[in-house]
Amino acid sequence: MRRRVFFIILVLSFGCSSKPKQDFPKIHKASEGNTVEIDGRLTEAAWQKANSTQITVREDWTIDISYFQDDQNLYFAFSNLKLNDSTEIYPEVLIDTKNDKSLTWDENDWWFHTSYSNCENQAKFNDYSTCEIGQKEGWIGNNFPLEIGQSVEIKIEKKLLDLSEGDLIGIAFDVTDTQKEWFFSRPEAKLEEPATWMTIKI
Ligand SMILES: [Ca+2]
Ligand SMILES: [Ca+2]
Repeated sequence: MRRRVFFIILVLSFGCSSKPKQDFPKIHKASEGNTVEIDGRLTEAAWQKANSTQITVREDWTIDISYFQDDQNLYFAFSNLKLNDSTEIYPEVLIDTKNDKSLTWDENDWWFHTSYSNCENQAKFNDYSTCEIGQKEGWIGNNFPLEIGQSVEIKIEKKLLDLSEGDLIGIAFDVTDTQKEWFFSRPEAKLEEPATWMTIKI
């Protein structure tokens, strides 16, 4: 009788622990030999197979976002950032490299901002003290001014973020005027709260 009860408890506890494994979307991986010139022109074949999403700024203004990876880097492209000569908006990529979904920023949460220069920080967003034009340590984006029709391409080295094949990361995309407005690809995403970012597999 005791053995039977033990067996039932064993079966029940096994049943509870074998929840279906959640399958997260994987960032498309480009084949080897791919090179992307960070010039704001999405002429490289790899962009054709990239993942994509959008940000709605206004009813008549939508930003297209594409992203993919290769062995060494993550690549992001934001298109339609410049609406006309007096209206433009600036892209940001937020990455929680450990996907630990905290309610406030920690040391493994990164902010990448590209506008007239490139700015980034760990554990801190909106830090414009780090901005420099062009290549930064471990990443680059082509800077404004943009011609109408030109995109922003961003390349981030995986080693900067200490990422390996199979890692899960939290990620969010936004565009901002840097003063008052931030628009996200998913309505639930918040700049201040990594827990609200999307989970994706490297
Ligand atoms: Ca290019
Ligand atoms: Ca984190």
